[in-house]
Amino acid sequence: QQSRAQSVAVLGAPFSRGQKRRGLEHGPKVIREAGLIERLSGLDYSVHDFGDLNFHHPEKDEPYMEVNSPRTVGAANKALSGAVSRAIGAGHTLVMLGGDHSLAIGSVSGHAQQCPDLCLIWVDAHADINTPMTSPSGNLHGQPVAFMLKELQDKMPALPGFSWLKPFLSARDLVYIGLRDVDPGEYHLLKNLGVQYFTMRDIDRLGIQRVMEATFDHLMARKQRPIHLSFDIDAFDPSLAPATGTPVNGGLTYREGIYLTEEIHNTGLLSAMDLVEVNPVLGANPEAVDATASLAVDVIASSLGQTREGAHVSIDEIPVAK
Ligand code: B3U
Ligand code: MN
Ligand code: MN
Repeated sequence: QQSRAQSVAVLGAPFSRGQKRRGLEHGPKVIREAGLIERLSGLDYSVHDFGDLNFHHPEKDEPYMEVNSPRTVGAANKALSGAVSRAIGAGHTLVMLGGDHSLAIGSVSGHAQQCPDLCLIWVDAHADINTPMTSPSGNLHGQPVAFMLKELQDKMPALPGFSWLKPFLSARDLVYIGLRDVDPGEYHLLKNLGVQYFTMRDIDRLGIQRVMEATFDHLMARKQRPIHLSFDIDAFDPSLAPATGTPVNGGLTYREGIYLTEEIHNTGLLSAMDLVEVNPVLGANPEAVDATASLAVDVIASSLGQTREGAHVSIDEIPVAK
């Protein structure tokens, strides 16, 4: 029997300024409305819903070089980092609901404050490792990993809003799964830093089972350590997760995504996770939004121990015939 965390903290981060489209700030609301808290309570956790963070946006926030809203994104992530650190310090397994993926800066850094030896599994169509100099869009949701990596310290300009942050992660402590839309600058960085990554092509070749084995072999080679799972809903195929800002064809199937999260749960090492980039404004119709939000709930529940074989609820005995 897998050892099971006692309590889960759910923290909403209604924030969208890491990119240009509106709507991601409603992500936490639609994921909750799809039944998240009830599903987690059904897994025998004590669930602590910490509600949504209240972000204060600075009034003036001129782009810095090509980067949009640096002070707003920096301040939001500073607040998120503190909240995540406190929740994990209090003994909870943390679930952060986005919002856009720039929020991983705060989420992973807050987690690392409590667990300096954590490793990071980044499930995404995109690598999100652009630096402000390589970014084609100026959007900070395409750059969060660059802020984390120690190896990129001298490639990062001093962005206003980010003076609180020191890089805290080594490239060898990171694995990507699901990539299929990587910018030229990002490809160069991945190769240069020797980051372990599995593209959709790798999943085609190896199958998701061997990809997960290789992921854990890589991250846990020397010792077991806490896992941070940063899950971008656009890792899934757009037919399953249509309500997101940058869908890319050829993504994870439902079964690949659920197998991936089941395997993460089975390590017993998941300490925090992000579920980001659910944008209800971008769904073509209410059904598209519901499908995306309910997929997000499935991913979170599966990461936290919901199983397809039914082992997540224990009953004492078979009811006797009457
Ligand atoms: N790599 C591109 C596009 C992108 C990154 N993340 C998302 N889209 N969701 C960029 O803007 O950096
Ligand atoms: Mn992302
Ligand atoms: Mn993405």
